[in-house]
Amino acid sequence: MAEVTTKVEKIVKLADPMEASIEPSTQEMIRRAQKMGIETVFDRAVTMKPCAIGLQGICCKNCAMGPCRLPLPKDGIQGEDTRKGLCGATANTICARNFLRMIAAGAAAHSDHGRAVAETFLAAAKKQTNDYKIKDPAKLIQIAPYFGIATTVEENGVVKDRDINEIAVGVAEKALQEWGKPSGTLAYLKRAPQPLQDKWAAMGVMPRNIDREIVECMHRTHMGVDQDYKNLMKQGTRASLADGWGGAMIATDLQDVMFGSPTPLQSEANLGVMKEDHVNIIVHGHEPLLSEMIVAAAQSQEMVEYAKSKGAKGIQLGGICCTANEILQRHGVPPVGTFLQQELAIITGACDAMVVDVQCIFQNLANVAKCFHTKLITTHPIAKMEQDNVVHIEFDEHHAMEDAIRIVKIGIDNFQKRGAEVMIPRHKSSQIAGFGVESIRYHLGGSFRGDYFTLNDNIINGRIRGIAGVVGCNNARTKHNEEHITLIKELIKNDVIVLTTGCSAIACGIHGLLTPESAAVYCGPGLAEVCETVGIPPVLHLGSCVDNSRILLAATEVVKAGGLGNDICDLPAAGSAPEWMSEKAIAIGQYFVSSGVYTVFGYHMPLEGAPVFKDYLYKEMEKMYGGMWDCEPDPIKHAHKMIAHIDKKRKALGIDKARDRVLMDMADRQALGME
Ligand code: SF4
Ligand code: MSK
Repeated sequence: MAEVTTKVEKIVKLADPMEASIEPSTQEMIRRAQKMGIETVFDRAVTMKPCAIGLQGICCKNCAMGPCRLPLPKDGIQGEDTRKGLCGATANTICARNFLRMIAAGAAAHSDHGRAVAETFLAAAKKQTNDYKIKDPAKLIQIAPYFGIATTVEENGVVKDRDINEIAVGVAEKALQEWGKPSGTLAYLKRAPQPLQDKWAAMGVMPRNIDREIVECMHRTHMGVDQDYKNLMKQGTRASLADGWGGAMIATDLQDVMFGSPTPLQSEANLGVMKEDHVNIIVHGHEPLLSEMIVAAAQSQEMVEYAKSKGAKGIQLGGICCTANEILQRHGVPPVGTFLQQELAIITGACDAMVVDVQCIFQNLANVAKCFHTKLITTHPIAKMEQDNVVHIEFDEHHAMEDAIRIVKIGIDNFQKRGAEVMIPRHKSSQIAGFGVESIRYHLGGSFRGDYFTLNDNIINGRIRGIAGVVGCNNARTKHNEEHITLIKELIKNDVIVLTTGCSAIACGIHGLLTPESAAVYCGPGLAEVCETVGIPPVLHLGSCVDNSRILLAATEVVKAGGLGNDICDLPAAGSAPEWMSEKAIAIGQYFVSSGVYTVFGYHMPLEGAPVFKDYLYKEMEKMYGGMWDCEPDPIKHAHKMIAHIDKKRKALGIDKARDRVLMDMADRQALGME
């Protein structure tokens, strides 16, 4: 073993593994790390407490006269709220500015990812690289009209299909313009239900172009600019829509066109997927551009033979965070863990290379990697690490396969340098992942009707009570996976079907909720019956963080299929991020809310210090968009807030009675004299 550079002696407190996570392999690896004197996020979380003022969202450091901190008076606000920063900024202004900057950062992260995908797509369409191809021409043809690109041509009075490469170049060029076009609004807004588009137009929040909305957030939150929390949130809404119905949606679509739209497939999840006798290479981050190539390289005969020549039985790829979800949904590569398990994957001693791209990557990975043989490889020009044990191999789409082979070789060459300290937890679970708008249509519509009618029928007759989108991160301030799993089990027990993405989806895989068999164990009778009939899990894995756009489009399809109102806000549906931590989650939450979804976050929201602004998000938003924010740290209460909203919508649709009938058991029937 290499020198241990991060000693626990430096730490005041150590985490209690049983308190840190509900997941046994995570507990096992935390214990091992502590025994080896290696600090992890779990220990840091018990050692360092969050700042109470920042937690409430009322610290402003937007100019050098601050930071200005506006704590709530001990006995609450009596009468007028007189708190002010040096410039006079109120708690509402400061809190709204901070919230807006979170939206801007989240929208920037998703959208810059989308831009990188669009640039690679253009290079592929123009044949400037041989490594990327169009794998799903049907999807390309489906999205082309939104960008105003014709898919047919007329020659001598005959209408013919247009050359697919011409369509691809047209779509790529138009898609890239979405980041900076000088006039108009985003092309994909047209995909939303018409009443929602009308609402956005009436509220003046149609995004103009993606970069502009993010830049304007930064301008408006600069010292001395926008000082009206409602006007600030108007821009926050616009920027969030530029993410959900813009950058993130373009990322999802172009990835599907280039790498193939996901279809349900079988895989496994958790640290136990790593293999002691294989070269273990883990990809981590968000952009699948390089990891797609790494999958191809690792599966090539040449690399497998090379691994064998070094004494390994093969190459085991695994993933963490959303890069994991991307290669899981298209290739069945198993995730080794969620966000909070990233250090633990190295602590197994069996990680020969960890390849990172962008977002959600702990800088402490480099310190942990120093304690083992693991090669930590950064690959993105915008995401480097300062530690000297990190290798940087810059990925370029023009020679993507060459880069991937170089990286895989580094992992293989490192296999023989492993120390004796390999300890891979046994825990792993089976899962079915790779659902999408199209596969839901197929599975819940069936090959005969092939649309969302059957899903709607089952919602109307009450077998399915409603739909929940449960997404987002882990947060070291909450018990790892506990909120996700408790909440989701409570939802499916109450017949609410769950669509999941991000680390929530990985958590569901790890805890066995992504199998059709789990329906009989955890679901209420209505949802169990539907899952059994069509052979799907009660929790559907819809992909990565940018793939929350799939949830928006699935909701739109439900609206279109009819019988459940005219807009997303009419649906018996709710959203949730129970263990959120990322600014991206705030951007996602805001575009869910402004698309009409009641959205509940767990842990806390950085709003407690500005009760008026908080009420604006929790109550007033509903009048504008039909959706609103809420927060509930207790996962059971959290689930029941979502269920109460679903029931409210069922009542408004007049389908609450149908559900009463479905839920009747033998005792109810006997009471009514029916048995
Ligand atoms: Fe303080 Fe105003 Fe400067 Fe913020 S912008 S740090 S509230 S003076
Ligand atoms: S990876 S943003 S921790 S879901 Fe998308 Fe997980 Fe949250 Fe990162």
